[in-house]
Amino acid sequence: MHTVRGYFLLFLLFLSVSGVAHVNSPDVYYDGYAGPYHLLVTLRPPTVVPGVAQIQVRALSDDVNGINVLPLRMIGPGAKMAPLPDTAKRSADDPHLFTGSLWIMARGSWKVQIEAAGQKGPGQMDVPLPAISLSSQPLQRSLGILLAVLGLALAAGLIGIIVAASRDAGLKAGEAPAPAQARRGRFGLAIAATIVIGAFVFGNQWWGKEASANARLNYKVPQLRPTLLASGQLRLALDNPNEAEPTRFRSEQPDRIRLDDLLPDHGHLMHLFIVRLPDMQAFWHLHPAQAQPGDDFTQILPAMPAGQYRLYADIVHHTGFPETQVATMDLPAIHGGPLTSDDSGSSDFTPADKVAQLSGGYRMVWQKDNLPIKASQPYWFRFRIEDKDGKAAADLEPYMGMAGHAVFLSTDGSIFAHVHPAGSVAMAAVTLAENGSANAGMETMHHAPASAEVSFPYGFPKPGEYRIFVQVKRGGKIETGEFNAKAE
Ligand SMILES: [Cu+2]
Repeated sequence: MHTVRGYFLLFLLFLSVSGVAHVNSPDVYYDGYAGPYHLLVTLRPPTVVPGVAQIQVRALSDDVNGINVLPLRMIGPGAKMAPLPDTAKRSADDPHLFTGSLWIMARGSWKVQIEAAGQKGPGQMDVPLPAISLSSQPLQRSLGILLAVLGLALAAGLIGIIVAASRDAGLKAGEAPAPAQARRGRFGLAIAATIVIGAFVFGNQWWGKEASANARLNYKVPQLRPTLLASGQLRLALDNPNEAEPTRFRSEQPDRIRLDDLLPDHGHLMHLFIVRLPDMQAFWHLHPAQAQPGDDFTQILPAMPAGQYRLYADIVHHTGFPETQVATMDLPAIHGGPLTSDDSGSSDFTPADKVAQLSGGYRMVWQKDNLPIKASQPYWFRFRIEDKDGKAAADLEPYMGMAGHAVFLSTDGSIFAHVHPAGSVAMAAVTLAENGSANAGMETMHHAPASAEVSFPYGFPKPGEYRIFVQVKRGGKIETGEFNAKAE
Protein backbone atom coordinates (compact mmCIF):
# COMPACT_ATOMS: atom_id res chain seq x y z
CA MET A 1 0.00 0.00 0.00
CA HIS A 2 2.94 2.29 0.61
CA THR A 3 3.93 1.68 -2.96
CA VAL A 4 0.54 2.73 -4.20
CA ARG A 5 0.53 5.71 -1.89
CA GLY A 6 4.02 6.46 -3.05
CA TYR A 7 3.09 6.57 -6.68
CA PHE A 8 0.20 8.79 -5.88
CA LEU A 9 2.28 11.17 -3.78
CA LEU A 10 4.82 11.33 -6.55
CA PHE A 11 2.06 12.22 -8.95
CA LEU A 12 0.75 14.93 -6.62
CA LEU A 13 4.25 16.29 -6.14
CA PHE A 14 4.53 16.64 -9.88
CA LEU A 15 1.41 18.74 -9.71
CA SER A 16 2.69 21.26 -7.12
CA VAL A 17 6.06 25.11 -8.45
CA SER A 18 6.27 28.92 -8.97
CA GLY A 19 8.17 32.00 -10.14
CA VAL A 20 10.50 34.09 -8.07
CA ALA A 21 11.58 37.30 -9.67
CA HIS A 22 10.55 38.75 -6.38
CA VAL A 23 9.59 37.67 -2.91
CA ASN A 24 6.23 35.92 -2.61
CA SER A 25 4.92 37.62 -5.72
CA PRO A 26 5.27 34.88 -8.34
CA ASP A 27 2.83 36.05 -10.99
CA VAL A 28 4.30 37.72 -14.05
CA TYR A 29 2.68 40.90 -15.42
CA TYR A 30 3.95 42.10 -18.75
CA ASP A 31 3.05 44.99 -20.99
CA GLY A 32 4.55 44.70 -24.46
CA TYR A 33 4.13 44.59 -28.20
CA ALA A 34 3.80 41.48 -30.33
CA GLY A 35 4.64 43.19 -33.60
CA PRO A 36 1.93 45.83 -34.08
CA TYR A 37 -0.29 44.54 -31.26
CA HIS A 38 -0.17 45.97 -27.75
CA LEU A 39 -0.79 43.15 -25.22
CA LEU A 40 -1.07 42.89 -21.45
CA VAL A 41 0.02 39.43 -20.31
CA THR A 42 -0.57 37.77 -16.95
CA LEU A 43 1.30 34.53 -16.28
CA ARG A 44 0.61 32.44 -13.22
CA PRO A 45 3.40 29.91 -12.78
CA PRO A 46 2.47 26.58 -11.18
CA THR A 47 3.38 26.20 -7.49
CA VAL A 48 5.08 22.88 -8.21
CA VAL A 49 7.19 21.98 -11.29
CA PRO A 50 6.41 20.08 -13.48
CA GLY A 51 3.07 21.81 -13.48
CA VAL A 52 0.66 23.91 -15.45
CA ALA A 53 1.07 27.68 -15.83
CA GLN A 54 -1.98 29.79 -16.59
CA ILE A 55 -1.73 32.55 -19.15
CA GLN A 56 -4.07 35.44 -19.79
CA VAL A 57 -3.49 37.83 -22.71
CA ARG A 58 -5.47 41.03 -23.04
CA ALA A 59 -5.34 42.70 -26.43
CA LEU A 60 -5.45 46.47 -26.13
CA SER A 61 -6.73 46.98 -29.66
CA ASP A 62 -9.64 45.52 -31.64
CA ASP A 63 -7.55 44.03 -34.45
CA VAL A 64 -6.24 40.86 -32.75
CA ASN A 65 -7.95 37.69 -34.03
CA GLY A 66 -5.97 34.93 -32.37
CA ILE A 67 -3.20 34.23 -29.86
CA ASN A 68 -0.87 31.21 -29.81
CA VAL A 69 1.32 30.49 -26.81
CA LEU A 70 4.41 28.32 -26.49
CA PRO A 71 6.66 27.73 -23.46
CA LEU A 72 10.40 27.41 -24.20
CA ARG A 73 13.57 27.15 -22.14
CA MET A 74 15.29 30.51 -21.95
CA ILE A 75 18.70 29.24 -23.07
CA GLY A 76 20.23 25.98 -24.28
CA PRO A 77 18.99 23.51 -26.88
CA GLY A 78 15.44 23.60 -25.48
CA ALA A 79 15.17 27.26 -26.49
CA LYS A 80 15.14 26.23 -30.14
CA MET A 81 13.44 22.81 -30.16
CA ALA A 82 9.95 24.11 -30.14
CA PRO A 83 6.88 21.92 -29.75
CA LEU A 84 3.73 23.07 -31.49
CA PRO A 85 2.16 26.16 -29.93
CA ASP A 86 -1.21 26.01 -28.20
CA THR A 87 -4.06 28.24 -29.21
CA ALA A 88 -5.31 30.48 -26.41
CA LYS A 89 -9.05 30.47 -25.99
CA ARG A 90 -10.90 33.67 -26.75
CA SER A 91 -13.36 34.67 -24.07
CA ALA A 92 -16.98 34.63 -25.17
CA ASP A 93 -17.81 37.66 -23.02
CA ASP A 94 -14.75 39.71 -23.82
CA PRO A 95 -13.24 39.39 -27.32
CA HIS A 96 -10.06 41.14 -26.14
CA LEU A 97 -9.27 38.41 -23.62
CA PHE A 98 -7.42 35.17 -24.46
CA THR A 99 -6.59 32.45 -21.92
CA GLY A 100 -4.61 29.24 -22.00
CA SER A 101 -2.51 26.85 -19.97
CA LEU A 102 1.06 25.72 -20.47
CA TRP A 103 2.98 22.72 -19.17
CA ILE A 104 6.21 23.79 -17.50
CA MET A 105 8.30 20.62 -17.35
CA ALA A 106 11.37 21.69 -15.36
CA ARG A 107 12.46 24.27 -12.83
CA GLY A 108 14.47 27.26 -14.03
CA SER A 109 14.36 30.00 -16.58
CA TRP A 110 11.60 29.82 -19.20
CA LYS A 111 10.06 32.17 -21.67
CA VAL A 112 6.61 32.11 -23.17
CA GLN A 113 6.47 32.90 -26.86
CA ILE A 114 3.28 34.72 -27.77
CA GLU A 115 2.19 34.86 -31.39
CA ALA A 116 -0.59 37.25 -32.25
CA ALA A 117 -2.53 37.08 -35.49
CA GLY A 118 -4.70 39.92 -36.70
CA GLN A 119 -5.55 42.44 -39.32
CA LYS A 120 -2.01 43.82 -39.40
CA GLY A 121 -0.42 40.39 -39.98
CA PRO A 122 1.46 38.25 -37.46
CA GLY A 123 3.40 39.55 -34.48
CA GLN A 124 5.46 37.88 -31.79
CA MET A 125 6.89 38.59 -28.36
CA ASP A 126 8.59 36.66 -25.55
CA VAL A 127 7.78 36.93 -21.88
CA PRO A 128 10.25 35.55 -19.29
CA LEU A 129 8.86 33.03 -16.81
CA PRO A 130 10.98 31.82 -13.90
CA ALA A 131 9.69 28.46 -12.65
CA ILE A 132 10.37 27.01 -9.20
CA SER A 133 8.80 24.47 -6.90
CA LEU A 134 7.59 26.27 -3.82
CA SER A 135 6.23 23.33 -1.90
CA SER A 136 5.42 19.67 -1.90
CA GLN A 137 1.73 19.11 -1.65
CA PRO A 138 0.77 16.75 1.16
CA LEU A 139 -1.52 13.82 0.44
CA GLN A 140 -5.10 14.41 1.58
CA ARG A 141 -5.93 12.31 4.63
CA SER A 142 -9.15 10.88 3.21
CA LEU A 143 -7.45 9.99 -0.04
CA GLY A 144 -4.60 8.36 1.91
CA ILE A 145 -7.06 6.20 3.88
CA LEU A 146 -8.90 5.20 0.71
CA LEU A 147 -5.65 4.25 -1.03
CA ALA A 148 -4.47 2.34 2.07
CA VAL A 149 -7.70 0.29 2.14
CA LEU A 150 -7.50 -0.42 -1.58
CA GLY A 151 -3.81 -1.32 -1.24
CA LEU A 152 -4.56 -3.73 1.62
CA ALA A 153 -7.35 -5.34 -0.42
CA LEU A 154 -4.93 -5.81 -3.32
CA ALA A 155 -2.30 -7.34 -1.02
CA ALA A 156 -4.87 -9.66 0.59
CA GLY A 157 -6.08 -10.67 -2.88
CA LEU A 158 -2.54 -11.42 -4.02
CA ILE A 159 -1.84 -13.56 -0.96
CA GLY A 160 -5.21 -15.32 -1.34
CA ILE A 161 -4.49 -16.16 -4.98
CA ILE A 162 -1.03 -17.57 -4.25
CA VAL A 163 -2.29 -19.61 -1.28
CA ALA A 164 -5.27 -20.98 -3.24
CA ALA A 165 -3.12 -21.77 -6.27
CA SER A 166 -0.49 -23.67 -4.29
CA ARG A 167 -3.02 -25.56 -2.13
CA ASP A 168 -6.04 -26.14 -4.35
CA ALA A 169 -4.71 -26.21 -7.92
CA GLY A 170 -4.51 -30.05 -8.07
CA LEU A 171 -7.89 -30.64 -6.40
CA LYS A 172 -11.07 -31.72 -8.08
CA ALA A 173 -14.22 -29.69 -7.43
CA GLY A 174 -15.54 -30.26 -3.88
CA GLU A 175 -12.46 -32.28 -2.82
CA ALA A 176 -10.85 -31.28 0.54
CA PRO A 177 -7.06 -30.67 0.57
CA ALA A 178 -4.93 -33.49 1.88
CA PRO A 179 -2.35 -32.72 4.67
CA ALA A 180 0.45 -32.44 2.05
CA GLN A 181 -1.59 -29.98 0.03
CA ALA A 182 -2.42 -27.98 3.19
CA ARG A 183 1.34 -27.83 3.89
CA ARG A 184 1.96 -26.53 0.37
CA GLY A 185 -0.73 -23.92 1.04
CA ARG A 186 1.04 -22.75 4.22
CA PHE A 187 4.31 -22.63 2.28
CA GLY A 188 2.58 -20.54 -0.42
CA LEU A 189 1.27 -18.23 2.30
CA ALA A 190 4.79 -17.67 3.64
CA ILE A 191 6.14 -16.96 0.13
CA ALA A 192 3.26 -14.62 -0.73
CA ALA A 193 3.53 -12.72 2.57
CA THR A 194 7.29 -12.32 2.05
CA ILE A 195 6.77 -10.96 -1.47
CA VAL A 196 4.07 -8.51 -0.36
CA ILE A 197 5.96 -7.27 2.70
CA GLY A 198 9.15 -6.99 0.64
CA ALA A 199 7.31 -4.94 -1.99
CA PHE A 200 5.92 -2.64 0.72
CA VAL A 201 9.34 -2.11 2.31
CA PHE A 202 11.04 -1.50 -1.05
CA GLY A 203 8.28 0.80 -2.25
CA ASN A 204 8.30 2.81 0.94
CA GLN A 205 12.07 3.31 0.82
CA TRP A 206 11.98 4.25 -2.85
CA TRP A 207 9.21 6.68 -2.23
CA GLY A 208 10.93 8.23 0.80
CA LYS A 209 14.03 8.85 -1.28
CA GLU A 210 12.11 10.48 -4.11
CA ALA A 211 10.10 12.60 -1.67
CA SER A 212 13.18 13.90 0.12
CA ALA A 213 14.95 14.52 -3.21
CA ASN A 214 11.90 16.47 -4.29
CA ALA A 215 11.62 18.41 -1.03
CA ARG A 216 15.25 19.42 -1.45
CA LEU A 217 14.33 21.01 -4.79
CA ASN A 218 11.78 23.36 -3.24
CA TYR A 219 12.90 26.93 -3.70
CA LYS A 220 14.28 28.62 -0.59
CA VAL A 221 14.47 32.42 -0.57
CA PRO A 222 18.20 33.26 -0.36
CA GLN A 223 19.22 35.04 2.84
CA LEU A 224 21.68 37.83 2.17
CA ARG A 225 24.41 38.12 4.84
CA PRO A 226 25.10 41.83 5.44
CA THR A 227 27.99 43.18 7.54
CA LEU A 228 28.56 46.82 8.42
CA LEU A 229 32.27 47.61 8.25
CA ALA A 230 33.87 50.27 10.45
CA SER A 231 34.29 52.47 7.38
CA GLY A 232 30.49 52.71 7.02
CA GLN A 233 30.67 50.33 4.09
CA LEU A 234 28.05 47.64 3.83
CA ARG A 235 29.36 44.26 2.77
CA LEU A 236 26.88 41.76 1.28
CA ALA A 237 27.57 38.05 0.98
CA LEU A 238 25.17 36.28 -1.37
CA ASP A 239 23.43 33.13 -0.22
CA ASN A 240 23.06 30.05 -2.35
CA PRO A 241 20.57 27.64 -0.81
CA ASN A 242 19.17 26.22 -4.05
CA GLU A 243 20.33 23.56 -6.41
CA ALA A 244 20.83 24.18 -10.11
CA GLU A 245 18.27 22.97 -12.59
CA PRO A 246 18.40 19.19 -12.80
CA THR A 247 17.44 17.30 -15.92
CA ARG A 248 15.75 14.61 -13.81
CA PHE A 249 15.62 13.36 -10.24
CA ARG A 250 19.08 12.53 -9.04
CA SER A 251 20.26 11.10 -5.79
CA GLU A 252 23.89 12.15 -6.16
CA GLN A 253 24.92 15.57 -4.86
CA PRO A 254 23.70 18.07 -7.48
CA ASP A 255 25.25 21.40 -8.43
CA ARG A 256 24.36 24.58 -6.62
CA ILE A 257 23.12 27.58 -8.55
CA ARG A 258 26.20 29.55 -9.61
CA LEU A 259 26.80 32.99 -8.13
CA ASP A 260 29.58 34.12 -10.48
CA ASP A 261 27.31 34.31 -13.50
CA LEU A 262 25.30 37.47 -12.85
CA LEU A 263 24.01 39.66 -15.66
CA PRO A 264 23.65 43.40 -15.33
CA ASP A 265 19.98 44.33 -15.10
CA HIS A 266 19.29 47.85 -16.35
CA GLY A 267 22.94 48.68 -15.97
CA HIS A 268 23.70 47.17 -12.56
CA LEU A 269 24.59 43.73 -11.25
CA MET A 270 22.58 44.37 -8.12
CA HIS A 271 19.67 46.58 -7.21
CA LEU A 272 19.52 46.90 -3.44
CA PHE A 273 16.41 48.26 -1.79
CA ILE A 274 16.64 49.22 1.88
CA VAL A 275 13.44 49.96 3.77
CA ARG A 276 13.12 50.90 7.42
CA LEU A 277 10.81 48.72 9.51
CA PRO A 278 8.10 48.91 10.55
CA ASP A 279 7.10 52.41 9.37
CA MET A 280 8.60 52.10 5.85
CA GLN A 281 9.19 55.86 5.74
CA ALA A 282 12.88 55.52 4.90
CA PHE A 283 13.73 53.98 1.56
CA TRP A 284 16.85 53.70 -0.61
CA HIS A 285 17.50 52.17 -4.00
CA LEU A 286 21.27 51.51 -4.23
CA HIS A 287 23.62 49.65 -6.55
CA PRO A 288 26.34 47.76 -4.70
CA ALA A 289 29.39 46.82 -6.73
CA GLN A 290 31.50 43.70 -6.98
CA ALA A 291 35.27 43.62 -7.59
CA GLN A 292 35.27 40.19 -9.24
CA PRO A 293 32.53 37.78 -10.32
CA GLY A 294 31.62 35.65 -7.30
CA ASP A 295 32.91 38.20 -4.76
CA ASP A 296 30.85 39.86 -2.07
CA PHE A 297 29.13 43.11 -3.01
CA THR A 298 29.98 46.36 -1.26
CA GLN A 299 28.14 49.65 -0.91
CA ILE A 300 28.98 52.90 0.84
CA LEU A 301 25.80 53.69 2.74
CA PRO A 302 24.16 57.10 2.59
CA ALA A 303 23.28 58.98 5.78
CA MET A 304 20.74 56.81 7.62
CA PRO A 305 19.05 57.10 11.00
CA ALA A 306 19.50 54.21 13.43
CA GLY A 307 16.86 51.54 13.10
CA GLN A 308 15.85 48.17 11.83
CA TYR A 309 16.03 47.77 8.08
CA ARG A 310 14.88 45.23 5.58
CA LEU A 311 17.12 44.57 2.59
CA TYR A 312 16.01 43.26 -0.81
CA ALA A 313 18.79 42.59 -3.32
CA ASP A 314 17.79 41.84 -6.91
CA ILE A 315 20.16 39.88 -9.12
CA VAL A 316 19.77 38.04 -12.45
CA HIS A 317 21.63 34.84 -13.37
CA HIS A 318 23.13 34.12 -16.81
CA THR A 319 20.05 32.02 -17.61
CA GLY A 320 17.82 35.06 -17.10
CA PHE A 321 16.67 33.54 -13.79
CA PRO A 322 16.09 36.37 -11.32
CA GLU A 323 16.49 36.14 -7.57
CA THR A 324 15.77 38.48 -4.69
CA GLN A 325 18.01 37.93 -1.68
CA VAL A 326 16.67 39.27 1.61
CA ALA A 327 17.97 40.26 5.04
CA THR A 328 16.85 42.16 8.11
CA MET A 329 19.48 44.17 9.97
CA ASP A 330 19.77 46.68 12.80
CA LEU A 331 21.90 49.67 11.89
CA PRO A 332 23.31 52.44 14.08
CA ALA A 333 23.01 56.02 12.82
CA ILE A 334 25.20 56.29 9.74
CA HIS A 335 26.76 59.59 8.70
CA GLY A 336 27.32 58.20 5.27
CA GLY A 337 28.30 59.64 1.95
CA PRO A 338 26.26 61.51 -0.65
CA LEU A 339 24.12 59.52 -3.07
CA THR A 340 25.87 59.16 -6.39
CA SER A 341 25.01 58.05 -9.93
CA ASP A 342 21.75 56.04 -9.99
CA ASP A 343 21.47 55.73 -6.20
CA SER A 344 18.50 57.40 -4.58
CA GLY A 345 16.37 57.51 -1.46
CA SER A 346 15.72 59.37 1.75
CA SER A 347 14.62 58.89 5.33
CA ASP A 348 11.67 61.26 5.41
CA PHE A 349 8.93 59.87 3.20
CA THR A 350 5.29 60.20 4.11
CA PRO A 351 3.09 57.65 2.38
CA ALA A 352 0.29 59.37 0.46
CA ASP A 353 -3.10 58.01 -0.49
CA LYS A 354 -3.12 59.84 -3.80
CA VAL A 355 -0.76 62.84 -3.99
CA ALA A 356 2.91 62.54 -3.01
CA GLN A 357 5.00 65.69 -2.66
CA LEU A 358 8.23 65.83 -4.64
CA SER A 359 10.95 68.46 -4.56
CA GLY A 360 10.45 71.98 -5.91
CA GLY A 361 6.69 71.90 -5.30
CA TYR A 362 6.18 69.12 -7.83
CA ARG A 363 3.73 66.33 -7.10
CA MET A 364 3.25 62.72 -8.09
CA VAL A 365 -0.47 61.92 -8.43
CA TRP A 366 -1.76 58.34 -8.47
CA GLN A 367 -4.36 58.24 -11.26
CA LYS A 368 -6.68 55.83 -9.51
CA ASP A 369 -10.40 55.43 -9.58
CA ASN A 370 -12.25 54.77 -6.36
CA LEU A 371 -12.91 51.10 -7.10
CA PRO A 372 -11.33 48.60 -4.72
CA ILE A 373 -8.20 46.80 -5.94
CA LYS A 374 -8.65 43.04 -6.00
CA ALA A 375 -5.81 40.63 -5.27
CA SER A 376 -4.39 38.52 -8.13
CA GLN A 377 -5.87 40.80 -10.80
CA PRO A 378 -3.76 42.74 -13.27
CA TYR A 379 -3.95 46.53 -12.97
CA TRP A 380 -2.11 49.46 -14.41
CA PHE A 381 -0.80 51.62 -11.63
CA ARG A 382 -0.52 55.06 -13.26
CA PHE A 383 1.21 58.08 -11.79
CA ARG A 384 1.31 61.58 -13.20
CA ILE A 385 4.06 64.07 -12.41
CA GLU A 386 2.92 67.68 -12.28
CA ASP A 387 4.18 71.01 -11.08
CA LYS A 388 2.71 73.09 -8.27
CA ASP A 389 0.07 74.50 -10.65
CA GLY A 390 -1.02 71.06 -11.81
CA LYS A 391 0.71 71.35 -15.15
CA ALA A 392 2.27 68.17 -16.54
CA ALA A 393 6.01 67.98 -15.88
CA ALA A 394 7.89 68.62 -19.11
CA ASP A 395 11.36 67.58 -17.99
CA LEU A 396 11.03 63.88 -17.15
CA GLU A 397 13.95 61.79 -18.37
CA PRO A 398 14.77 58.08 -18.35
CA TYR A 399 16.01 56.70 -15.05
CA MET A 400 18.31 53.73 -15.74
CA GLY A 401 16.88 53.45 -19.25
CA MET A 402 13.23 53.43 -18.21
CA ALA A 403 10.42 55.87 -17.57
CA GLY A 404 10.17 54.72 -13.99
CA HIS A 405 10.83 52.07 -11.38
CA ALA A 406 8.36 50.91 -8.77
CA VAL A 407 8.56 48.75 -5.68
CA PHE A 408 5.43 47.08 -4.36
CA LEU A 409 5.89 46.02 -0.77
CA SER A 410 3.49 44.51 1.75
CA THR A 411 3.56 46.45 5.02
CA ASP A 412 4.94 43.39 6.85
CA GLY A 413 7.81 43.21 4.35
CA SER A 414 7.01 39.64 3.27
CA ILE A 415 5.94 40.50 -0.29
CA PHE A 416 8.28 42.45 -2.57
CA ALA A 417 8.18 43.18 -6.28
CA HIS A 418 10.42 45.44 -8.38
CA VAL A 419 8.30 46.51 -11.34
CA HIS A 420 8.89 48.58 -14.47
CA PRO A 421 6.59 50.04 -17.11
CA ALA A 422 7.11 46.79 -19.04
CA GLY A 423 6.08 44.73 -16.02
CA SER A 424 7.27 42.58 -13.16
CA VAL A 425 9.94 40.63 -15.06
CA ALA A 426 13.67 41.28 -14.83
CA MET A 427 14.61 43.49 -17.76
CA ALA A 428 17.81 41.49 -18.35
CA ALA A 429 15.60 38.41 -18.80
CA VAL A 430 13.44 40.26 -21.34
CA THR A 431 16.50 41.18 -23.38
CA LEU A 432 17.75 37.60 -23.17
CA ALA A 433 14.35 36.21 -24.18
CA GLU A 434 13.99 38.48 -27.19
CA ASN A 435 17.53 38.44 -28.52
CA GLY A 436 19.01 35.22 -27.24
CA SER A 437 21.80 37.31 -25.75
CA ALA A 438 21.93 39.51 -22.70
CA ASN A 439 24.14 42.08 -24.39
CA ALA A 440 21.91 42.78 -27.33
CA GLY A 441 20.94 46.28 -26.35
CA MET A 442 18.02 47.90 -24.64
CA GLU A 443 15.92 48.81 -27.66
CA THR A 444 12.98 46.83 -26.34
CA MET A 445 12.80 48.76 -23.12
CA HIS A 446 10.50 51.65 -22.60
CA HIS A 447 12.94 54.49 -22.98
CA ALA A 448 12.12 58.12 -22.44
CA PRO A 449 8.77 58.80 -20.84
CA ALA A 450 6.36 59.70 -23.61
CA SER A 451 4.38 61.91 -21.30
CA ALA A 452 4.30 63.07 -17.71
CA GLU A 453 2.69 59.76 -16.76
CA VAL A 454 4.34 56.46 -15.83
CA SER A 455 2.40 53.21 -15.59
CA PHE A 456 3.25 49.84 -14.09
CA PRO A 457 1.31 46.62 -14.78
CA TYR A 458 1.04 44.60 -11.59
CA GLY A 459 -1.32 42.64 -9.37
CA PHE A 460 -1.06 42.18 -5.62
CA PRO A 461 -0.58 38.46 -4.86
CA LYS A 462 -2.91 38.49 -1.86
CA PRO A 463 -5.21 40.78 0.09
CA GLY A 464 -3.57 43.15 2.55
CA GLU A 465 -1.91 46.51 3.08
CA TYR A 466 0.88 47.56 0.76
CA ARG A 467 3.23 50.45 0.07
CA ILE A 468 4.19 51.52 -3.42
CA PHE A 469 7.43 53.40 -4.04
CA VAL A 470 7.49 55.07 -7.45
CA GLN A 471 10.72 56.49 -8.81
CA VAL A 472 11.18 58.81 -11.77
CA LYS A 473 13.89 61.22 -12.88
CA ARG A 474 13.08 64.86 -13.50
CA GLY A 475 15.46 67.67 -14.33
CA GLY A 476 18.45 65.46 -13.49
CA LYS A 477 17.09 64.55 -10.05
CA ILE A 478 15.69 61.17 -8.97
CA GLU A 479 12.32 61.60 -7.27
CA THR A 480 10.44 59.07 -5.16
CA GLY A 481 6.76 59.05 -4.25
CA GLU A 482 5.43 56.71 -1.58
CA PHE A 483 1.80 55.54 -1.58
CA ASN A 484 -0.54 53.49 0.58
CA ALA A 485 -2.43 50.73 -1.19
CA LYS A 486 -4.86 48.05 -0.16
CA ALA A 487 -5.79 44.83 -1.92
CA GLU A 488 -9.06 43.03 -1.24
CU1 LIG B 1 14.25 49.13 -11.64
